[in-house]
Amino acid sequence: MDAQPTQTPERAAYYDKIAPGNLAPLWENLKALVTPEPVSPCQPFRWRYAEVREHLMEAGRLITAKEAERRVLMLENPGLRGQASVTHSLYAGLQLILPGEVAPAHRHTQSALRFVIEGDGAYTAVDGEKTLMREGDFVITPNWTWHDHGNDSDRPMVWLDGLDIPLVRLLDASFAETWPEDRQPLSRPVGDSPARFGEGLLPIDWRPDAKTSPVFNYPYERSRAALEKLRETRDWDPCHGLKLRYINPASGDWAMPTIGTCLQLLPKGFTSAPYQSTDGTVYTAVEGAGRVTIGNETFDFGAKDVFVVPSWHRLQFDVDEDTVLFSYSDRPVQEKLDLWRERRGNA
Ligand code: GTQ
Repeated sequence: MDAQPTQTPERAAYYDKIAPGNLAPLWENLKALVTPEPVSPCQPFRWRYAEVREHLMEAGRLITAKEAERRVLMLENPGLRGQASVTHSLYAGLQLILPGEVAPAHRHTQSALRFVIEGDGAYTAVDGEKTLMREGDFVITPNWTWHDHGNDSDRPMVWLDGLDIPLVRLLDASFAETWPEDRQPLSRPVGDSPARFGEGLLPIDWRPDAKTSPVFNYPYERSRAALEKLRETRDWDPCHGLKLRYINPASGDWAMPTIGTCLQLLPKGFTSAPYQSTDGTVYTAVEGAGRVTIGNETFDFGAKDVFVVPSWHRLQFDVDEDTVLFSYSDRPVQEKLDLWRERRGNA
C-alpha cells in the first residue's frame, strides 16, 4: 500500500493533457502530502552570537536604524533560505539599536516578541507607553499596536525578534502602516502597564479587547527568581528540567495568540531525556553552556547563542553549568487546531 502508482506512457500523456487546465493527479502526490510523521524542510542550526554580533555591528556602520526602519539581521533556516523563516511558521532576527537611535513607529498585523540579548536601558514604546529593557526581558508587541524603539542609554542594545511573519504570509493577512513621525506620542508613564496588569491584579472594569497579554514586559529578574525558588522543592522534569510558560494573566492562555514562549532552567550536569514535539522551536541561552542534540546533529552552545529545533526532531540537552533557556514556537496555534503532539523519551 506504500507503493507509488506505476508510471506508464498513457498516464504521463494524460498528466500532460490535463496540466494546462490547472489539474493534477492526487495519486501521484498523496504519499508526499499526507506523511506518517512530520517532514519538515527546516534544518537544525545554531548561530553563535559572537559571530552574528560582529556582522550586526558592521551593519551599524552601514545603515542607521532610521533608514533601515528596523536594522535586523534575519536568522534564516538553512532549509528555508530566502523566506525570512527560522521555522516554517516563524521568523527570527537580531535587531541592533545604537545609542541615540530611533527605529520609527509603525504597526502591522504580525505579532512580535523581543528577547533582550545585550544592553540595558533602551526602550520600546507600544500604544503610547514605554518600557525600558534589560538583558533577559521578554517584551511583547501585540499585533496592530503602534511601536517604535529607541536607545537613550550609552550602549548598543541587541534583542532577538520573534515574529509570526511566515504564518501571517501563509494566511495572506498582512496589513501595515507607518506613523507620520518617528516617535508616537506617549499617553501613559513608564510603569503604567506593570501596575495595572503585572501584579496579579486587574483594573476592576477592564475587559480585554485583544488576545495578547496586556503585560508587555516580563522582566528577567522576576522570571529567573521564580525558577530559582522552584529548584528548592520541585523535581526536575526529565525532558525539560524546570520549565515555565509566559501567560496572559487575563485568560491563563499563552502570552501571545500565535507564539508560545517559555523560560527553563537546566541544572549543572543535567542530561535531558529525548523529547520531540510538533512545534518547531527557537531557543536562546540566557546563562550557561552545554550541548544540544537535534536530530542527528550536536551543537555546543553558550550564553546568547540561538538555535532552532525543527518539528518532530529529537531534542536532547547536556549542560555543563546551570543553564537558562528562553524559547518560542507556534504551539498556541497548533493546540487550538488540535494538531500539537509531543513524544517524551524513546516511547
Ligand atoms: O521591530 O517592528 O525583526 O516590524 C521584523 C519586522 C522587527 C519591528 C523585525 C518588524 C520588526
